[in-house]
Amino acid sequence: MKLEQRTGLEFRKTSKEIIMKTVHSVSYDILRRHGLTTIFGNPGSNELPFLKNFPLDFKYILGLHEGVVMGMADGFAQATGGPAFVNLHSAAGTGNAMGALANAWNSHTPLVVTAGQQVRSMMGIEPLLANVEAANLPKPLVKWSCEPACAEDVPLALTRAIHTASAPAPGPVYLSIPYDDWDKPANDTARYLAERNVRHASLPSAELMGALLGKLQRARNPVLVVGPDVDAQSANAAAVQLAERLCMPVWMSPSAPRCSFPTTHACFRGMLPAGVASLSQLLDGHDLILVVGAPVFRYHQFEPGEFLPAGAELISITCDVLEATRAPMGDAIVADIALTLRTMVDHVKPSTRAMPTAMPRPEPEPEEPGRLTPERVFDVIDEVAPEDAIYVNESTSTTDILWQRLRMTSQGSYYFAAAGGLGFAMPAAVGVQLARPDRRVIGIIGDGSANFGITALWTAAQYKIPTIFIIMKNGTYAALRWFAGVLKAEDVPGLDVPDIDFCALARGYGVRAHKVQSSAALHATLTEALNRLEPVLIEVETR
Ligand code: TZD
Ligand code: CA
Repeated sequence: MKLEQRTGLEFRKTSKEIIMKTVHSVSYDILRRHGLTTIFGNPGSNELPFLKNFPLDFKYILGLHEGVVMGMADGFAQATGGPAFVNLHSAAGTGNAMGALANAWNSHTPLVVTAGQQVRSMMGIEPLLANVEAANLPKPLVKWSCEPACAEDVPLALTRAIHTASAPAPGPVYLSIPYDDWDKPANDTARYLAERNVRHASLPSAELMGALLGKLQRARNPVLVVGPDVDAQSANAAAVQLAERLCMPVWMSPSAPRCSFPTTHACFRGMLPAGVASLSQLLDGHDLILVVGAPVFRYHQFEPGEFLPAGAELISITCDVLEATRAPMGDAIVADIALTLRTMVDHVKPSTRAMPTAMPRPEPEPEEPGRLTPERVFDVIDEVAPEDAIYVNESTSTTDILWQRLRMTSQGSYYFAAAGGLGFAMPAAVGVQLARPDRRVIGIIGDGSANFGITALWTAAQYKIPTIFIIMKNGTYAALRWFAGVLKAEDVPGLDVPDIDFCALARGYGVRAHKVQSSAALHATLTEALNRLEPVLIEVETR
């Protein structure tokens, strides 16, 4: 029994020593083969048979609410660049995770989400914990969802789920698995599954590439807009080289959930606004807009206007056919982002245009009596944090200030809720830190948002994941106050969140906590937190 546990194999031996594998052992082999040895979950009775004989080379990360489970897995998968595995409890657990699933869907996060189902012979009478129409429940926020027709199909469905989640454009998938399937014998043919690879290599044809490069070279004043899907190791470096060869200014796509260009680079201009009119106004004067790895565009506030500045042509390169087809303007090329960017760099002729000059850094915000301004908080964070710090942002009214004041130079330095669903940053900051023990993760989270994922503190404490949580405490939903102004609806109820003691909450979950009221105190406390290898929460009173 011990040995079986250690190797992760369970087999029954007959007198002839024929090894019969179960659905359980074959499935764990498949997960192991794909590196999916970290399981994010919150278990119930339907899931216990899957977790039985849990192999010692696997790690189970318990989240205390399914929104947190999914948020941790989302951060983990985005930071590793590969799929992550989630195990939820039937319909109720899935329902609790749906908000986080919306974020994962929008950020192209490859997640293999599984949920336990009642035993097959009882499903028809809908007992407690039956997941009725399970495969429909997570739609339309999954690329594929399935409840295998029989136990023998579970390993096949699992490999299909992993390959589908990872295929461009990546995204979440969902599997509902009746709990009496795990002990059933696996088909002998399941032995092929763990060895399968599904590879992707889609590059524009030579003609298409030639036409695109020709346009870029002939353009009088081209501009590059990079989106979250450029944030893969090699794509990031290639985007920098392309901008340099063509002397193009570079903007981040609006509402971008990841940072895919060094914000200190001379070509970098900032993040585009999320309104139709103001976005095209900012790009006015450019005759060619090249968008890479982003939807065209992820607008937010309703701001009628022209989609494009006068005389401009737009071409986007995306890995997502849905992004390509729903864009309201411009042409799109569906291709592998990194491969395409690298090929462009290899073939583009350096431009004779003048290099853009670096944007001036904003003046340091002076210290004033009273509560700290967000500008001051970001100045201190930027001063104290290591150059390769990773920021997970859910301070909704200060995102523009963050982009102006935090220098982000390494790939994978920034994460944000891709569908705007709050409850992302607390757990994602834990998941990202788990994936990247070599870098420090700093969550910058509003006093409203923090409550949606507050139990992530417990997981950070229990698993000794040294995330630093900075809570921006202004006592209100400031972003909604701003929006209420835009919509002329200032008199609405429900916009303030006074009297929350985040230090007490953190200590209750086992996390060290400090309250700071001056930039000197923030400087000292953050410096000390960075010197510790444990999670720390810092509550900052802000305006
Ligand atoms: N619920 C969920 C799940 N997602 C949301 N985005 C909202 C509600 C609505 N919402 C926003 O879009 S921003 C915001 C809310 C409630 C305020 C967040 O407040 P905060 O940050 O304290 O975290 P600021 O800086 O004070 O806005
Ligand atoms: Ca707030």
